[in-house]
Amino acid sequence: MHPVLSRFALSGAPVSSEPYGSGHINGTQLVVCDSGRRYILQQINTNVFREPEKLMRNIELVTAHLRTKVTDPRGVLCLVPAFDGKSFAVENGEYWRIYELVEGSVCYQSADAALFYESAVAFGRFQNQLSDFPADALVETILQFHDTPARYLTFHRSVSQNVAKRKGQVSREIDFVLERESFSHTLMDLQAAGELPLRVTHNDTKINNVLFDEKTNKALCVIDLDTVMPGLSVNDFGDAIRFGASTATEDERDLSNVHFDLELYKTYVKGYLSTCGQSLTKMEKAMLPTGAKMMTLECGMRFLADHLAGDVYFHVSREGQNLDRARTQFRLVEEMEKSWGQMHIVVEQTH
Ligand code: ADP
Ligand code: GN1
Ligand code: MG
Repeated sequence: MHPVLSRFALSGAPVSSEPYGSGHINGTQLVVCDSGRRYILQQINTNVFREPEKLMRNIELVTAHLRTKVTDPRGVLCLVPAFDGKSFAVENGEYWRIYELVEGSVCYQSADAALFYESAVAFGRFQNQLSDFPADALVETILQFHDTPARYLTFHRSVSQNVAKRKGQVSREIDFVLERESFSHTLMDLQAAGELPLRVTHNDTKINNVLFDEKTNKALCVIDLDTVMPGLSVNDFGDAIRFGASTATEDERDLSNVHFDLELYKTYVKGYLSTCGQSLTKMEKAMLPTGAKMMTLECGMRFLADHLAGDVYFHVSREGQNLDRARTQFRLVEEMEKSWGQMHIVVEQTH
């Protein structure tokens, strides 16, 4: 049993602690106590999150706010305090926290249309419940995370530095990114002009960051709050579409399998607007398709930049995986561009 467990106010004595779930960022353990109570112990990845104390402050503020809004207590993560009153404990320089396990819940790695709809309901509800929270009270846990023009600057650097000497093989992909540079300013410009509001955003709106009721498959709770920070609602929407409205996995090699699925997009729009439609502004709704294309382009560009840099950020399990990932994203962007009119009509016709 990890010694850090003795620092937290658990109900009962821990009897087991085992690796749990399949998250890629934090080390997660399931802890069982002799009282029968179960907990989630997590070591915060301080390579990714440089200021864990500020990150935990964000989570404390956001979960406290959500708790005032939920009817089912399983609808919000619950931090277990350490004996010193803090929401985390430091042991040998490592940062740890504990959540109560959400009982009767299940987490999925992939989704059919019904689960995808439910995840949209959950992320929409999350946005709605935090719409009256002052987003600027939160810190940016990763700086300029979705500042797409700033991502372009990094991209230009990766191309000119050409560290992994791969530039010659990817000139078509580089051109694809460069042709869309003026588009990359759209959302940041609207935000700067005060036309898009700063919101509390989740920044990792994938299906495996929602817990579902194991009996009804209804969405219960949004988890993985490390990247909760100020941002644009349309980017949270967009990241969910990028990942969930594709017919293939992110690193599919055969591009003929990769399509932007307009029906899945429609499903997500319906679920999302059913819970946050009334708190989004007209401009935010109008910019949902732009959020989808922006997040897909940005992610593709990040994968390509990492391929050029020698795979230093995104883990790879085979040569060329980041290039394959970039190509799937660019295929999705192309198909979104072809469906651009329909993507807007779907939003306009969803109430
Ligand atoms: P990562 O950042 O590594 O993805 P997560 O916070 O998403 O970490 O947690 C990893 C996994 O642990 C989740 O996918 C989920 O299966 C499980 N999990 C996390 N928190 C809870 C909780 N409070 N109750 C039940 N399961 C949880
Ligand atoms: C990273 O760790 P994971 O897979 O949840 C990345 C996201 C990307 C995603 C692409 C902190 O998320 O921004 O969209 O990979 N997270 C961070 O697979 O950079
Ligand atoms: Mg996760």
